[in-house]
Amino acid sequence: MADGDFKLSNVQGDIIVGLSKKTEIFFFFRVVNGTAFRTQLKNLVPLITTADQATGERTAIRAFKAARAGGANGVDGQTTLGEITENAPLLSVVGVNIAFSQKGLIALGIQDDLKDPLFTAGQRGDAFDLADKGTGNTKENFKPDWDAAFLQEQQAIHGVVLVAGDSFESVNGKLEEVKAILSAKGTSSIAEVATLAGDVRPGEFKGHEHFGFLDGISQPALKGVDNVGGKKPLPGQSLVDLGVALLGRSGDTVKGRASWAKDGSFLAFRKLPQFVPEFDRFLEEKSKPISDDFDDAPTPADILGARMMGRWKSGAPLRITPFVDNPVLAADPQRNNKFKFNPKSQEMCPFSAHVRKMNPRKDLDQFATASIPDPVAPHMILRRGIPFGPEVTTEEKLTKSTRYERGLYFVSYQSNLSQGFSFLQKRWANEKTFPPQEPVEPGFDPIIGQAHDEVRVMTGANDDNTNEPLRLDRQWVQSKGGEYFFSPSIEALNHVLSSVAAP
Ligand code: N7H
Repeated sequence: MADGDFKLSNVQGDIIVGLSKKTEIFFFFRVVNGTAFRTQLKNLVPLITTADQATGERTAIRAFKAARAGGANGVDGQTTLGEITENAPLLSVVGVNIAFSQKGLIALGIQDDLKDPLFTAGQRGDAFDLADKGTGNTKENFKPDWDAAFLQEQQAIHGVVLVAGDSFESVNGKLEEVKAILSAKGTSSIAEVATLAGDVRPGEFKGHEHFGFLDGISQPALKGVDNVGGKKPLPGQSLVDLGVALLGRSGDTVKGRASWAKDGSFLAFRKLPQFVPEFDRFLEEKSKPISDDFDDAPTPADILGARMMGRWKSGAPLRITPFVDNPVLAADPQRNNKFKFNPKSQEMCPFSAHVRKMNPRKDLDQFATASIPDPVAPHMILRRGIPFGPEVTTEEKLTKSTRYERGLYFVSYQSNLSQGFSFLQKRWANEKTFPPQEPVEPGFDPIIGQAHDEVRVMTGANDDNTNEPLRLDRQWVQSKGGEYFFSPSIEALNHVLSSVAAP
């Protein structure tokens, strides 16, 4: 499949580049008047931020900061999460994207099968297999313990508008503009189902998620995007086919999709609350005391946390620096992702550590074939999440229990949900024998592995005895719902979704 006709201007910006975000609002809606919606969508499309524009905005932010720093070579203060740092608070940047659930496409009169059974069924239909917490022990009678917004059968979510930018004011202002377009001429074509808002964490924690770890370090690079025009992937960054992210492009192995689906991507949204005081308490209680007491030595809790994650809180990978943190290395994009695991050993990094489960670099080389030389590549996802909720309060620290909900609004893009998000969760994070054929059973991904809230165990946590199992008292990340969406190309928005015949 040739990708010569590919244009960044035809792809929504959150997919390939990532919208710049310090604040992001997810506006979940249902379509109440399909005919009016299609007309109004036509007027909304000019507001949709393309990947081309998102690239331009990042360049502008860099230039702005460089100018403020008084030189042309200012440091790019953005993490790959796309957050705008406090060094550049004055450049207002707001981006808008839109995506639709299967029920939403049907509400617009689109009958085409996008050939992704998980998208067709919706995330509610996948909750049992994802091993979310809930009641009922068969797929048929399972009711996940989700927030009401994601459970409503009669008031199902049809779509989501993502608005991201530099401040609440600018993002909320843009959302009001979107709503005004979708209720033009006195006809509101949509009804709100839920509005969620996330924020990058403040001050020194920016770019770190609520457990304290730096996020957004490792993302795949895309062929034809990140290796052209003088660009090349960072050391350690996987270069994958464009079709891993976009439908209808090289590497998208699903045949027979509607032609208008080309250059779109499936968006997996998950609301993932994190139990931070409880996580910290576990690390304190279960970490083994260390005899060396140097000033710069990590605490026992830091060591256990790093072994569960596979990186220190700074982002430095255990595979490179297993015994001490190295914040300088962590901050260097030329070095912080440049590593491969030693397939039969978990001395330096546990097999079950979150980053190893999610990207088992070299662990699967034995399964390489001529057609799939890198068995991890088809399962790569573009992660675009943002934290939500307040900082842990003093009271929560004291009582070591969560009072205010906080966590991650997880967003990933992929061309195939059963190869991307859903596969990673079910087949790798939740699968205690993955990576396979190791000398000792790896156990669950301690950060995101799920078992319907049943007991989970990992090995490798104790670096003195990596075969020793560690019982994970509870899940510290627990899904409260989500949905699978399709984020169409600009052409599809313009010429298919906004101009189909009335249902
Ligand atoms: Fe994970 N965390 O902040 O603790 N994740 N993640 N994730 N995650 C990663 O490499 C986290 C979740 C992946 O290429 C880092 O950017 C949290 C789900 C993948 O080496 C950190 C939650 C899924 C990678 C976290 C969460 C994934 C990755 C290291 C939930 C998919 C890249 C920083 C609340 C099913 C691995 C980095 C690579 C990395 C955290 C969820 C996938 C710190 C808190 C649900 C593919």
